[in-house]
Amino acid sequence: MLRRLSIAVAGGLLLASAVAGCGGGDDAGSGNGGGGDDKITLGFSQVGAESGWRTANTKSIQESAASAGIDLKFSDAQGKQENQIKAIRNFITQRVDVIAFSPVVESGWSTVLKEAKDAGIPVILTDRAIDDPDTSLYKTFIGSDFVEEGKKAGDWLVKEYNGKTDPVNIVELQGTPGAAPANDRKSGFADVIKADTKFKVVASQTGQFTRTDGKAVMETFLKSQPKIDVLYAHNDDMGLGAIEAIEAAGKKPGTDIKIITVDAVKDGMTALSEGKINFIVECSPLLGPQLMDLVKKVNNGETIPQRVLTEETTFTPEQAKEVLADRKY
Ligand code: GYE
Repeated sequence: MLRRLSIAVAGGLLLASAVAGCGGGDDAGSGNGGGGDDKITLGFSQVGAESGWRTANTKSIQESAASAGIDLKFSDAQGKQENQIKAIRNFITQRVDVIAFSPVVESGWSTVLKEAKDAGIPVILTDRAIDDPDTSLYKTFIGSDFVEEGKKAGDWLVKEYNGKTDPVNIVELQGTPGAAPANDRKSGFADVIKADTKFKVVASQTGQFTRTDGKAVMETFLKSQPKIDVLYAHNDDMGLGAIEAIEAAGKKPGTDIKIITVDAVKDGMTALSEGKINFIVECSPLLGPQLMDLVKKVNNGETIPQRVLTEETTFTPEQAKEVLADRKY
């Protein structure tokens, strides 16, 4: 161990990463990463820090890279596709072993991903998909089925209003425009509720997946819509912002306006347990451990499945009360 350590330090590496490399140990001999360093280098481009989900996802990726002994180069795109494209190009120049990223939007990736492919650097999509039909541009996509999440939200609503005939006016807070979870959560939900004409989406706008925008857009909905029965927010944060707007307007969230959200982060689950949200569709941000496994396999040239689906559930207020204390994020 001492010898490896001194070689690594002589190679100009940070002491901390050299120690982590010795601790990780299981990648020794993989032959990757030049200059006598046998650690895998992973370049990861994150969307930003827009929500509680994203914060938990970043933590999961950073912690699991450290415990897997993977050298993580982490880059925050601050919500901009151009920053992600720059980050990916930097990773290519640095000749990282594997690139992973969570695409801000679905389209516009073919050029940069072809560059990665030509450079022989494998790419893994995490959390969000892209709409490019050329699946040879990436090795796998790990994450949730967002259409299914939207459907689960719609299914709950259909059951909740079963047997009733009065119109149900719905307002929708969409995620960031062009993002897979915004597109898919909208279409999955719409697909389910269209079967019954009493459901009407009377207003639908982006709240950028943030609390601030969720609150601001809900304020305008409350002013412009004479009757709102249901709010469907594409994530907890926008729902939590909207709750503030609803309370400020003198209405009771969860009672006067029923609220459905997606994610199930701790703050969302707390509001659910208090009855301010009525139903949450879970979307797990804890993708780190599985991602690191896939990175190691891809780096070893092993075949991996083209799609790795995250398992998730849904929560009612009663269920939220039961699991809240043990919720990790
Ligand atoms: O639901 C939202 C976040 O891509 C699944 O992005 C993710 C979504 C998540 O900002 O809170």
